[in-house]
Amino acid sequence: MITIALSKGRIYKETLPLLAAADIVPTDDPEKSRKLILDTNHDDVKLVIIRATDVPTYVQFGAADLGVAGKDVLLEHGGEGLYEPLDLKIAKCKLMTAGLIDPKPRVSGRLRVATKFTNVAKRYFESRGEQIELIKLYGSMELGPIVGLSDLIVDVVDTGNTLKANGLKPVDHIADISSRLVVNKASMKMKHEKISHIIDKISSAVS
Ligand code: PRT
Ligand code: MG
Repeated sequence: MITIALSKGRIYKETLPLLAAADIVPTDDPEKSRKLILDTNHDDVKLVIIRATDVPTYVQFGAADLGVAGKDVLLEHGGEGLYEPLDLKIAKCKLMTAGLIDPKPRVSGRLRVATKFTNVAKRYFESRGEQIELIKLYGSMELGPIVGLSDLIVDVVDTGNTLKANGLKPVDHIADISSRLVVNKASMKMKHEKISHIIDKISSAVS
């Protein structure tokens, strides 16, 4: 059995053609079905549909053999127990810091940063020798600076329209982001033939 972890939305949509290149075609549509495990055209290949941030965890612990996750999510997770053999070059965006277009005085003594990417933010500001106060959020980070919760946010940005619509602007570029194929380290050994076949097919479809 090969289990592949995917999240709904942009990653699912952009991964489908790559899976098709490896002759893996789901028989259900996760946007319509409530099923969390989707069958495919192969009896021994299943897709599990989970939150984007949970994909590295499923693959790390071998609950899925393969997965597709944004590099933002992988940087935050740390990549323990995972191989990252392929850049799929999909769901591209940038990890950025952002703040108000018209900055206000600091909300407290130290620079306050609100984000769901607390590990990334910690490493980034440490590498610049900046002392910050981190505030963990789970979404709608753009609100932080508006309501005086934080001075900056760390978030992924594509067009920048969401920032702009909320009176924010990008400040610093942290990393270019795209989605990666990740593989459980034990699965890579135990199911080497099947997994390397899938990697090869997807790899040719990417380039
Ligand atoms: O939604 P959920 O909380 O379950 O998880 P998620 O938001 O991490 O999942 P999803 O499906 O939204 O994103 C999956 C992956 O897509 C992310 O981990 C990124 O690697 C990648 N990606 C690419 C993006 C974007 N582009 C993107 N624009 N993820 C999120 N966004 C957000 C952005 O933060 C902003 O709020 O989309 C909004 C629109 O962006 P702008 O800049 O075009 O306005
Ligand atoms: Mg989302």
